[in-house]
Amino acid sequence: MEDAAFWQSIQVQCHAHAQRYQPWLGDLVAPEPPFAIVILGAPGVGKSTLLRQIVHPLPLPAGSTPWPVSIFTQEPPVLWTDTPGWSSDQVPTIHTALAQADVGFWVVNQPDSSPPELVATLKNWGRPVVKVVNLRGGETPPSTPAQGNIIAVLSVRLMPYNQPRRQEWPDGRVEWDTVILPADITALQTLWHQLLTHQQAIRNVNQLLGMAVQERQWAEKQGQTPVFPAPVLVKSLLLTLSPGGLVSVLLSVGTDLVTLICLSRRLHLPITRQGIGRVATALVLSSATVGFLGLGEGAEMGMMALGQGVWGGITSYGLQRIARTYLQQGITWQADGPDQLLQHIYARLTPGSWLHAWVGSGLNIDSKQS
Ligand SMILES: Nc1nc2c(ncn2[C@@H]2O[C@H](COP(=O)(O)OP(=O)(O)O)[C@@H](O)[C@H]2O)c(=O)[nH]1
Ligand SMILES: [Mg+2]
Repeated sequence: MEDAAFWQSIQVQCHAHAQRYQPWLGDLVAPEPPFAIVILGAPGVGKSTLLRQIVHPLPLPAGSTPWPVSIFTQEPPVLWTDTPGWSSDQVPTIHTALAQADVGFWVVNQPDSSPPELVATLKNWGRPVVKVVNLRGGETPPSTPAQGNIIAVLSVRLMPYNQPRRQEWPDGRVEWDTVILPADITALQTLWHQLLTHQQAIRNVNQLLGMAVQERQWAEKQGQTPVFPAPVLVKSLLLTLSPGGLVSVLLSVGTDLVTLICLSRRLHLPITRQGIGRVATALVLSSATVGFLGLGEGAEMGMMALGQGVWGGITSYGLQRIARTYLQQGITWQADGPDQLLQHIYARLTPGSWLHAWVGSGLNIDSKQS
């Protein structure tokens, strides 16, 4: 699954695509090496305690965490960031920390009382999130399946904890006492080692998911510009003056093609091979009907010419509407567009792995159906 050449080629295509659209889209904030893991959650759930367990011994001051604290470990080579507890005034700080991280550890207690805004932020973030249940001496909850970008849900013991012990003597006496068991984060350790072996894949997918979102938002904004009136007027006029028949058809095809190219330039959106069929159908329909309208003779000619002109305007307007929708969607569809690259990656991954499920969720593919 881990094929360096494959990921290298994805990286190259992704870079080329980004270069082409950067003048309009602006740079995407992508984390720099080393691999970065951000710890976040509601206040007081044990985020800083988790970081102390990971980086041991860590002289982190006790008490609340007013700003993000980052620390790099050599083994494993990870930059860990502890964030302040989620609250409305900390939102910008937490967003900055999220933008710089590859993976999130979302710490929760039992029952999970994470604010809905935090849950929504993590979902929209799209990067892999591990939900870490801090048991605080409580029982291990029934296992929950991974969902979307929540790639795993696992439990940890961040401090030594009391466990009741039952002893039964040969004479039938039963005695209960308590033993103290040590903190235990092995489940999380196992997982982060897995994450590290897939860091190139995670980086690439994160970047592509970010690009897809950014491009869709931008295309949507471009699509809100009104239909341009000039091509509508020009086509109407040309067809009104045209003698009809083949000349009208050629004029119609010509103006439609020029409109299409100008529209693509004006909106800074590419004409791609995928999905061009719909636009081509609209173009053929509009020209064929123009040719049909131009068949009148004698006294009908004037009316026919006018009809042709009006029809030319209508078809130009219609074509612009169809073409705009197509162009808007097309940006992410190109051979090196983020959607195509994500599809390639998805097809290559092993079904059933968290990586496969996560990429599928980014592409809105329901993993249960595939
Ligand atoms: N007994 C016990 N206390 C814990 C545990 N995890 C965190 N705490 C305590 O909960 C409080 C808040 O923890 P902290 O890590 O500062 O939470 P943060 O706000 O999420 O960073 C601290 O007093 C911790 O000592 C645990 O597993 N057991
Ligand atoms: Mg803290």
